[in-house]
Amino acid sequence: MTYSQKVLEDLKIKNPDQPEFIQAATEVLDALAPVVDTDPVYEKAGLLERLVEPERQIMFRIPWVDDKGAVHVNRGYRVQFNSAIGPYKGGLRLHPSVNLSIIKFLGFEQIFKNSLTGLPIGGAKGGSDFDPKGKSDMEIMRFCQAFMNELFKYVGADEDVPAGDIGTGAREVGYLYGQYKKLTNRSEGVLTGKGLSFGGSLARTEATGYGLVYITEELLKDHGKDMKDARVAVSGSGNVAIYAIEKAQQLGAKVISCSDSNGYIIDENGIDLDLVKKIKEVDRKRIKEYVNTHPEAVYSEGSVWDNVTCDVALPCATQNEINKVQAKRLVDNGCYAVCEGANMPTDNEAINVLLESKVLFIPGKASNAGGVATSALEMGQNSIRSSWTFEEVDAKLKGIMINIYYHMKEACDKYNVPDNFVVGANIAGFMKVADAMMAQGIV
Ligand code: NDP
Ligand code: 2IT
Repeated sequence: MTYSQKVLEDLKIKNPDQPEFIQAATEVLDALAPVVDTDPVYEKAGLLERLVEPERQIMFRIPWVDDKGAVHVNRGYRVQFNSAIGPYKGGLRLHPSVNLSIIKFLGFEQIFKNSLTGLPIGGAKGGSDFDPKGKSDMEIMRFCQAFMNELFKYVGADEDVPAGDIGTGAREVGYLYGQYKKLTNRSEGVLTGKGLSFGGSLARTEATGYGLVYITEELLKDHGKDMKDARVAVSGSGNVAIYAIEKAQQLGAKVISCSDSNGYIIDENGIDLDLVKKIKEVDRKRIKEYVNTHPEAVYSEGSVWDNVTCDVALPCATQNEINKVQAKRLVDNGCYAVCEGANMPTDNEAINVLLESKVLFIPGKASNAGGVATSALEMGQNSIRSSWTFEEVDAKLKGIMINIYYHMKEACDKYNVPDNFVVGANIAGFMKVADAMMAQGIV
């Protein structure tokens, strides 16, 4: 057995109840084989064994009171995975499905993603099994305050800087920030995705979606294709999906779908983004409302990937949205590029189908890195007590995404796997973290 296989087998034995984490680790360790199995220096330093074990994981009780006076208890998590290249950094997910396996998979992915941005940020993730759907504003506030009542002990501008993710947007970050300040008396960049009036960065809201489209545009350009006039399918209708649709439309693509966890819209006239923003960002309603205004569009229950036909697919909802049958469908219907806006939306079997069929595929740790990259730019602006214009931040974001593309491509060329960006992204992200861990000794 090779070194990477041995570490993976041990990991499966140690974490039998963590399928999402094992799935993410399998993708990474398989991709790193050409590096770690050919140079004994990594095994000698126990590098992979250290890499797959979080530096610290914190689990805690979050008691809060609803509007009727009833007491609820949720479980809170923060997994501080790796700080070799900088302070822990990664979002907080609020969704009833949250458990340790999901937070560990997200934190593990974040290590390589954050490294790929070229900025000095380590990997972490956190969240809670709290369900924000249907809660009043005051309930959301009390929950966020209760979450921070414990989390504040472990975070800080130079220690660990959380941000948004599923279920955590500007509103939640605001409440979390207010409570951190109350508890610590510190005005510091402890969270990113903050409101613009208290240290937030322009373009952070748009960053993940815009960044996804910038790297997709570069990928297509590099392969003799164009976003303009491409037929693009998007899943999700949250932060990432909305701004991916916006940028794709600005570049002249025709975006024909979006979705939520109940169902999906296909609009052959092109998605009406103002309407999606109103339904999801303002009214906080379900995406099926879309057809009330656009009766010519079609709403169906289930997964968009069972039905949509496109040139370019941008899955922007959640993990494991695309399985091998759905991947095969996309291939058979002429899809030539899949770039992940969500974290791990394509399962490992589906990725293999895409790669074998020569569909261009960029994994989320590269293609959705624009969000955390812009978070790191927010940290930089907070540190120098200044702020940059939208255009400045957007230009930096675009530069970072294009750099990530060529950095991955360089790794693909070096290891002789042209266009295998799974291998390219993982190796490119890994090298800097590995160098830092080697230089810092066995810690
Ligand atoms: P939001 O909460 O804003 O939106 C999530 C969207 O995905 C909603 O439309 C939601 O539908 C849908 N969704 C969530 N869970 C499921 C599910 N189990 N099945 C089907 N649909 C689901 O989150 P974001 O847009 O911020 O995040 C989307 C993805 O992008 C996640 O994988 C996240 O980790 C990733 N990501 C986010 C970044 C960011 O900056 N926000 C950065 C990088 C990656 P519904 O309303 O019905 O729940
Ligand atoms: O998955 C992710 O990269 C995020 N949710 C964003 C993390 C961040 O710190 O901005």
